[in-house]
Amino acid sequence: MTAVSTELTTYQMFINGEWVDAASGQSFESLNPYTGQAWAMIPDGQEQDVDRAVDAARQALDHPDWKRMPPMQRGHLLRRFADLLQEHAEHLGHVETRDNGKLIREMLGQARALPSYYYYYAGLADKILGDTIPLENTSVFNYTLREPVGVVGIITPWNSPLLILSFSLAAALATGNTVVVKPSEHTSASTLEFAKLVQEAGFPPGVFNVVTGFGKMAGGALVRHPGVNKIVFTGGAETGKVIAQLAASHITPVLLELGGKSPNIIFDDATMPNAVNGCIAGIFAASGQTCIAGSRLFLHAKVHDAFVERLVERTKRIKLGDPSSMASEMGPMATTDQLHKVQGFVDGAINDGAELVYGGKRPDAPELRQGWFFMPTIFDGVRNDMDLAQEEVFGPVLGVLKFHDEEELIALANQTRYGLAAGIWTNDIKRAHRVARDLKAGTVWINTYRAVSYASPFGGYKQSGYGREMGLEAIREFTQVKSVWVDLADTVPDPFALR
Ligand code: TXE
Repeated sequence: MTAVSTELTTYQMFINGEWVDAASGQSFESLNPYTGQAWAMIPDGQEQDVDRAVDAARQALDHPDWKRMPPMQRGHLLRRFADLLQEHAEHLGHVETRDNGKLIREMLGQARALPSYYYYYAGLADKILGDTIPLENTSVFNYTLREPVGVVGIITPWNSPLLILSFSLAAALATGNTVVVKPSEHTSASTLEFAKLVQEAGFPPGVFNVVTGFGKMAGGALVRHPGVNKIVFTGGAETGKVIAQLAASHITPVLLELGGKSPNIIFDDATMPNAVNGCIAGIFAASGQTCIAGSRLFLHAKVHDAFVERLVERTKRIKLGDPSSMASEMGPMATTDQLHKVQGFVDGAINDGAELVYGGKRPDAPELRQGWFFMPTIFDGVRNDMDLAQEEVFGPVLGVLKFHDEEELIALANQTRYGLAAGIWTNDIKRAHRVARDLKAGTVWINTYRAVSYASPFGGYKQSGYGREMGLEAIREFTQVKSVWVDLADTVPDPFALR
């Protein structure tokens, strides 16, 4: 543990409406990926802190201030919060860039998009409806109630901390749950800045809590806690498996949003400049550190050579640099672990016989040496059985595969344990919908890539996870259904009398 330095920004956790240190008094450093230097101190929350936060969330759940708050009032609160997010978007974007090294253009864009998530669910807060159900026995009136699931634990990753948090938080609050968030140990600061706005908006204490700390300690304690009624986890597939197992000990339901190995598919009739842009955005935006990265590029044999040439030409011009500069087009990796992981996959692909056509190493430029940069990298001649085509790299590494017809393409594209997203580039409308139907993925983009919205459900097929965030689907995720039976008859018959 490092002693708290006065030069660093020192944060506290947010529990039960109060700012507190970790019970242990310990804290850890948050590093800036561009400088490699510490810039903030974060409380090292552990089991005791998680207990406090979950207790606070449970009490808030049953407190009339939240439990009996009219749904329209919940909507007003969410709207007030969204207004504050709008006001502070710039600040939140800068904090995220400092912590995860992603471009300020992207983090500002994300921060400015956050309010929409809360406005959208604010409007839904008083439209969470049950059903009336006609039964065979007409003297019975049967209806359903949609009630909050309870205390929701949300564990977020470092790549887009506040956006990914908002994918589930807005719906969880609109439906009347209370929440404990455990942000990634690499990027906790923005969630704590965000909590200041939750407080300012006037949510009752305990409705929203943040416990910072490491995955196994703070995260594990949250998942194992018997007072938590649902876990939402976004992160790596291997951690997701551990979380599902831990949660099973209390039959706690889990929503898992895990990794991907998404195919980006270019047919020979695609509009090439658009497809090149979609391919670049799909893999090199965020330095490839997105779950929806289009990391497997499937090129129709007829356009393969020309496409690779255009792709390499544009990739060479990608401007690596300080992520807080609007001129930079690609920033560093968010963590040194990530940097080593990327290098490991590149070395493995070369050993497996893939053809390195661009990048493959850290950049030589002296001004980039301090940061955790890796060059945008393209491999051609990739086979689907190589690690590069099967494992999530989570970095700026693209594998190119060739196909000859639709049937072969579908088989190859689906030959992965993941199923988060896919892109299709073609001008043939029938083919576009045919392929979209046959791909095993939770999101399919046609002639676009990397688009998400609060209004559209998002989640994975296969080992990319289960459950859906956003859109109306999320209302189902964060409510449980109660079926209420009312016998309207004046008399209850003798159970032993023959009828
Ligand atoms: O993720 P982890 P890491 C993938 C990507 C990346 C790999 C590892 O391939 O290279 O995961 O990244 C918390 N109990 N993605 O190690 O471990 C942890 O503290 C409870 C895909 O950063 O999944 C953090 O808050 N919680 C991805 C969160 O889980 C635990 C985004 C994510 O950490 C825990 C990020 C435990 N036992 C990485 N162990 C995506 N889908 O977008 C860790 N955590």
